[in-house]
Amino acid sequence: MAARAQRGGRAAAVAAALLAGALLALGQAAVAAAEGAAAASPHRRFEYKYSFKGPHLVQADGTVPFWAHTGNAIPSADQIRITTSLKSQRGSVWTKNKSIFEYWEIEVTFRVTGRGRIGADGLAIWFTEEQGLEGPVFGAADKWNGVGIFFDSFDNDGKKNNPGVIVVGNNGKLLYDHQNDGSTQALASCQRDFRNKPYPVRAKITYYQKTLTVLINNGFTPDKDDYEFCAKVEDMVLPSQGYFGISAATGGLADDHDVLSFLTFQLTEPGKEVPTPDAEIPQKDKEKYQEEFEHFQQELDKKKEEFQKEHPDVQGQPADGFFETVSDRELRQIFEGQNRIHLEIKQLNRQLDMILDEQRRYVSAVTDEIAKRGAGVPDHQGQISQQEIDTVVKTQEEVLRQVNEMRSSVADMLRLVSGAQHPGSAAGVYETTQHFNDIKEHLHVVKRDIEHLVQRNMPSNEKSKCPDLPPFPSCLSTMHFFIFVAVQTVLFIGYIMYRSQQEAAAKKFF
Ligand SMILES: [Ca+2]
Ligand SMILES: [Ca+2]
Repeated sequence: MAARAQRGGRAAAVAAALLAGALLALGQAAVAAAEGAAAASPHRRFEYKYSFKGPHLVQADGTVPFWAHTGNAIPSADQIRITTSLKSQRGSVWTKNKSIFEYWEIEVTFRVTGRGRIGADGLAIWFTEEQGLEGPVFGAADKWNGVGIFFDSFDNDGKKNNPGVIVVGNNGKLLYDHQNDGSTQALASCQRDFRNKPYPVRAKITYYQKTLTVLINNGFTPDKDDYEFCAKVEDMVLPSQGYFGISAATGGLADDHDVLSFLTFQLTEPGKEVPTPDAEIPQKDKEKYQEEFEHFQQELDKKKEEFQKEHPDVQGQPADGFFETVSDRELRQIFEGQNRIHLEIKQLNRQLDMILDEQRRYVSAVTDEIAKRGAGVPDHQGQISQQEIDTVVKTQEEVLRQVNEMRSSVADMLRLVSGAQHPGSAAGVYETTQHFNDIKEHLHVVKRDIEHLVQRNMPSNEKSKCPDLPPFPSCLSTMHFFIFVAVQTVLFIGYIMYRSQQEAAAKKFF
């Protein structure tokens, strides 16, 4: 029964937790909607020349369109492996062109995986004036001008704060303090374990109105928009033009550092005109880019056709999946939020059903037990009688004994109570009686002692009698004795009278 109650309690706790979860989901949906609304404020444009994403990431010649890769980086169809999990590897990928956006947002999806409990060294996302193609800072050049967001796996300074994320700004003169994990140079940081997660880790880095914000999805959910706040740097001045890049390095310990996508968006403040890139790019470059774009487009179309031939069942165009309008996104977020709420409520319902079921089972079990006991008496009378009667008799005896004890104690109580009520009379009588009894007893003792003495002295009879009077002298008879006494008395009285007369006569002279 206790176990049942405990289970019931646990179920109730689970239900409460689920309710809390549902409310949380509701809150998150609201927050997501609010974020969507906030993100709608600047104009946001996807910049394909500063982005990469599978599934047809690498071209036939092994390069990634619009991106340059260096070191140990290996591009493949669906990701770029910046370093493999081998010792002392360095690799990086950089945009081929300088961006000219005043403000921007990048969404990077990556995985850091390794068999060790600790990995190294980490991964860095860059926006710098020059490409840092080769160097010691997570596989990229030191003394950069711009900003680096470092996902530092290895705890060089032993402060137990890694894996962590730090934002380090540099004007092109600072040497990175690798031994202290850049702790003195960090503009902002947060502690996040981004290694070996079930889903790819997502980082959303926004530079808007001189504020750099880093949001992270820690790879626990596949939800693209489930970001947590990590770090914020205000009044940050970055070069007006720069390269986006991502780099990684391994040391004595090694992780695979894989980048699945790097999406760049240009942000324009509301009211400001969206700059037309065509006007700012030289004609020659423009033609080249156009050619590159067409080539890429053709490749893409070809791949799409191939894909559709290979998978005739699949409808639609998978490559268009990540283009969506703001309203579409909001609708989707609301829909997903509602879906989650629906799921949570369903789960709650299930839990409640379980609790009810358990209660019903419990009640029926109790009823059965009672019924069984009621019906059991006539069926097993012969078996039960002896045992039960014995038990009953014993119990009754026990009860009687208890009652007697109680009665005696009650009597004592009563006496005490009455004694307390009439302290003078009752106690006095009691004491007096006691006293008399004592006296009586003492008398008895005295009597016994006397008898004992008498019995002991029985043999010597003579001693107990008074001694014999000595024989009167023959010269004096009893008569003579009395006469003598009478004469003496008369004489004495005469003398007394004479003396009193003498004293009275003497008083007359004074
Ligand atoms: Ca480190
Ligand atoms: Ca550290």
